[in-house]
Amino acid sequence: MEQYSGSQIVVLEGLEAVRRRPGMYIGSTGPRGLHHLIWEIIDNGIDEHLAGFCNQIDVTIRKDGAIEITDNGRGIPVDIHPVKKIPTVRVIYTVLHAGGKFGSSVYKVSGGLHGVGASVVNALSKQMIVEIKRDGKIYRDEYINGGKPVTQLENGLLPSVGKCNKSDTGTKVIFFPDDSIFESVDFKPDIIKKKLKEIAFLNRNLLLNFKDEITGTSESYVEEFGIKSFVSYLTRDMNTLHEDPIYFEGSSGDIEVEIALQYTDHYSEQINSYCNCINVVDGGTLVTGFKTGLTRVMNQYARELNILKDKDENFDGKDIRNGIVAIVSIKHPDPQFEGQTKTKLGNTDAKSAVEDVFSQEAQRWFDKNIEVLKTILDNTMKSFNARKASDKARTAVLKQLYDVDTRSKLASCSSRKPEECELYIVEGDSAGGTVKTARNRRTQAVLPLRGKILNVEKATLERILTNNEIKSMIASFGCGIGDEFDISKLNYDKIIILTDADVDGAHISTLLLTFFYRFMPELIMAGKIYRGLPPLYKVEYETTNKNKKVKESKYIFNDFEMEKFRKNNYKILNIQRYKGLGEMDAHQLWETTLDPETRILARITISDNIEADEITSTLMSSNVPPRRTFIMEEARYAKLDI
Ligand code: 0R9
Repeated sequence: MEQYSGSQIVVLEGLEAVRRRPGMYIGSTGPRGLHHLIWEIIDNGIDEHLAGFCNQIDVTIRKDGAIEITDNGRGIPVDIHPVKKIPTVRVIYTVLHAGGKFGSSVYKVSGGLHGVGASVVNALSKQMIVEIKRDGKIYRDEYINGGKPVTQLENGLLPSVGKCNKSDTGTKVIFFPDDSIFESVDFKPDIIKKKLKEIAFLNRNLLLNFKDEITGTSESYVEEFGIKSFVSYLTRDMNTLHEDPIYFEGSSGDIEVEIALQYTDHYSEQINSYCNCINVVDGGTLVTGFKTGLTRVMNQYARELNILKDKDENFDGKDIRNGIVAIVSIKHPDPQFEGQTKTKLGNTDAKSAVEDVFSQEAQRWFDKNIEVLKTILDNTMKSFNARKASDKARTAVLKQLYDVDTRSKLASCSSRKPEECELYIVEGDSAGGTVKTARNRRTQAVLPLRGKILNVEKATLERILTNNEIKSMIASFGCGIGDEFDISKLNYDKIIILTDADVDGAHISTLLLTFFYRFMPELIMAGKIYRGLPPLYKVEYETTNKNKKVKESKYIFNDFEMEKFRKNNYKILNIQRYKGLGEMDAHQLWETTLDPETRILARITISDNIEADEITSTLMSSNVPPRRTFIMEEARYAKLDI
């Protein structure tokens, strides 16, 4: 690898621009953006690990609210930058970098396409300190108020503030996020620990130490077997079809490929992909390469073993992947992330690299592990047969979908313009009746559901597709299901789940979301699914206006808001607690829950595929012990309605 030289650094000006529009650089100024600052600095340590110079990163939430991140790499260079004529480390922390972070020749592979650089973290911090151990000396540079340097340079260089062993090298970064920019500057230990665990899985033998000085707790993460252990972790509560995950690694040109996979008895597939340690949620070329390689290799074996006869068609990739849990991780020198959210890999050479490494290594491995191969092909055959049966059922269902009977419960709206139409899915016929009366008939349609809908996580596909409530939904949405799903045919701009604000209501919402997540995830991804939030209370109270007593009323949507209201010390005349939607009259329902001007809607989003998948199967499958653990662990966050 080439030695660093300051001129390789890509330079762009503008920390002030970052402070003016932080969202453009870190996505948001909420918790997600706040934690993004940590990932940005950790990424730089990981780059040093990927280059082979660092095997430990420590992350600490300090008592004073700062985050401290230390790596044991070579230490950021402190020499004078040839263009900027200031220490290189100061260039890194004060000059906004564009595109390829430090410039492609500093690191061959860079994970930092979180990707905005340390200067952005500095721009959004009240104070930032960088301490470097290099050549037996300790250097320290400090910045305040969004990146203004305070350390005096001596002959253009940072003064050394201490000595250390020559072999003791590394970079320590401390920052206090600016509380005038972020909604809150409280770091969440659980979010950090989850991230460090993921980093450990993706970077074999990199030790990550986490310390929370506020609670006095600490944890360490290191994974000798990397993504193989990641797969074991993901399948820990599932029934697996073979004992250990299968692991392949290899390279094609400059691209390094790692794949780990395990088959389970689940009726779904879960393929998580990473490029340079970044989770490419929407997959792209690396996932296509894996799928193509897997389909080809398995069909070849199926013919060799006479499971497929000459006259038979090849197995469909979907049947081969049924039940699979896999991680595909590549290291690419020049990754191209595509799409609006930059969560899809576009490099065509990644497809052939993954396909080639998989095909070669898989054949070598399966030749020696015929029993596992047979188990997988047996599972493929079962999936193929089940799919044939369910195709028949689905054809029958799709025929029925257009029967008048199935659609009869839907009170449609008169507008035929999807962009202005909304569908309220309402719990129960009685609440459905009130919503039908209260709504705007031109743009708001209503679909009442009778009782609890089917738990799709536990049911067979055939049962799912013949369930009346599910059929009504598919028919009303108009965009089909499975292979025929086409979001452009969706009849509504918003699908709004409206249930009572109690435990049963929450359960029905969860069942509906499970159905959408498993069968129409595109609706969630496209931001079409919402939860309507009906009020919990109506309070009548007395205030004084110009010495006159005035009676007023207010809807309150949760207990937290109620607590706050009580602190106002108004004279409360009456509190009505709504146990269900049915207790509101049409007018109340309109002004609190249906009127686009005043209602509150919560849009459902998926921020983390693995977590969404895990929570869905933990909560909704029939495997009781993990569900019990999850409910016990999460109970402290939930409010019970007893
Ligand atoms: C805790 C967070 N760690 C870092 O931000 C970090 C950056 C960094 C680094 C180098 C080594 N360790 C680092 N830690 C480095 C050193 C050398 C060459 N390239 C990289 C060397 O000693 O020759 N740098 C990342 C970018 C740069 N250094 C620079 F070269 F652009 F300045």
